[in-house]
Amino acid sequence: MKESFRWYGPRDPVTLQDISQTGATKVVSALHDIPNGEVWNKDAIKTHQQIIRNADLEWEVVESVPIHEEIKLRIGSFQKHIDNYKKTLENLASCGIHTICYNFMPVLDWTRTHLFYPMKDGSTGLYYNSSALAAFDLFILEREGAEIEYNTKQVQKAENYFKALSSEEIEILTKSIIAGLPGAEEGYTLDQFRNQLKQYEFVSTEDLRENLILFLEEIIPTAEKLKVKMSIHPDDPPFNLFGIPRVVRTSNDLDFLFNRVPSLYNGLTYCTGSLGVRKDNNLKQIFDKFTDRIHFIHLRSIQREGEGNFFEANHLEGDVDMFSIVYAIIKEEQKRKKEVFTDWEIPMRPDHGHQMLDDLNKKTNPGYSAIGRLRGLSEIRGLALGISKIINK
Ligand code: DNO
Repeated sequence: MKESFRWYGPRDPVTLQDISQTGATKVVSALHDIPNGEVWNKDAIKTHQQIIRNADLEWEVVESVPIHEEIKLRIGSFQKHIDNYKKTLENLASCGIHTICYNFMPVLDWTRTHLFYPMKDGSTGLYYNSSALAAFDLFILEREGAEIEYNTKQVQKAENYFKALSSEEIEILTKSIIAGLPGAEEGYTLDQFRNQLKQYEFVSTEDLRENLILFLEEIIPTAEKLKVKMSIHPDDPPFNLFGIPRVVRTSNDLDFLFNRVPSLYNGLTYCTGSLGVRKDNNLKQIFDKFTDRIHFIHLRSIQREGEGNFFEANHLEGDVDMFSIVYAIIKEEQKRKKEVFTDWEIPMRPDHGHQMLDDLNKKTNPGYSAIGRLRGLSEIRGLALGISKIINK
């Protein structure tokens, strides 16, 4: 695996030198200052790339080139945004960057209800609690028609949850959900969020899926020509939120996308944490089924708590069987190597991590503090080394 680390750019409290000290050699990054839908010009790409090279690291993967909401809805200037997207791919490829991670989640990117949830060992982690989400939806956002999404028991739990919140806690919960997590590119006020959701009022799962296919049908031929590996990120969490559809949740969802647009440049970011939230997602089977098109990997674990609740576990704990996943990845890499792929190693980044040790006293990007991810990377590195030695014995 090409060990990589996400870097949010010059304002990231985790510096490139910090990243070097983790032992990672590759960087996963994006031009976060460019508004969604606009072209990333070559100069801006090169400047960012040079900053990374000056630290003796290489910008291996772009995460993400975000997709404008108008493309997801196929309204307004969607065609212009698609043309711009192609131009961005062309500019990235001309700078030697050929792996792009993106997602097709409507309105919100990844979503959690708690960003600093206390763990037993004194560290903090990310947490998703479905009663907290319902409490926000029903009693803070007061979304029209929200009741139909929840059964009586869920409404009751949400109400109890809401009633126990102080006004400060209401503010924190609201911010955690809609203010925009790192990398999400977009954050909203309550009113903005309501308006965004309204746009999806009449968009069904089939509509959204079709809009994704139409986008892929336009983009993938360009990607193929440029040898750019488009790698869609699964929805996080992998189920619908706020009554609007999500379409990259399960093995069947992926099957649909890859059957309709079969090019291997229509690829996958294999994220064990996002897919792993659903018990009906068999991670190993998903890996085996889509191996050829896995161009980028996020390794992290989650612990399911029932009712859709989950927290982010340490990388080798929780519900993800990291041993069997890393084993499968190493086997796949060996296969690629034998088949004489030049780029047989798959870029992987340790995803998320607990805020721990010294980082507890620092302002960090939730999920993206240095030490928690360093712990994850080190554990995965050791696991991978042990597996490789045994396989090669
Ligand atoms: C969260 C990340 C996501 C991811 C995007 C990919 O930690 O995994 O923000 O970058 O969804 O487009």
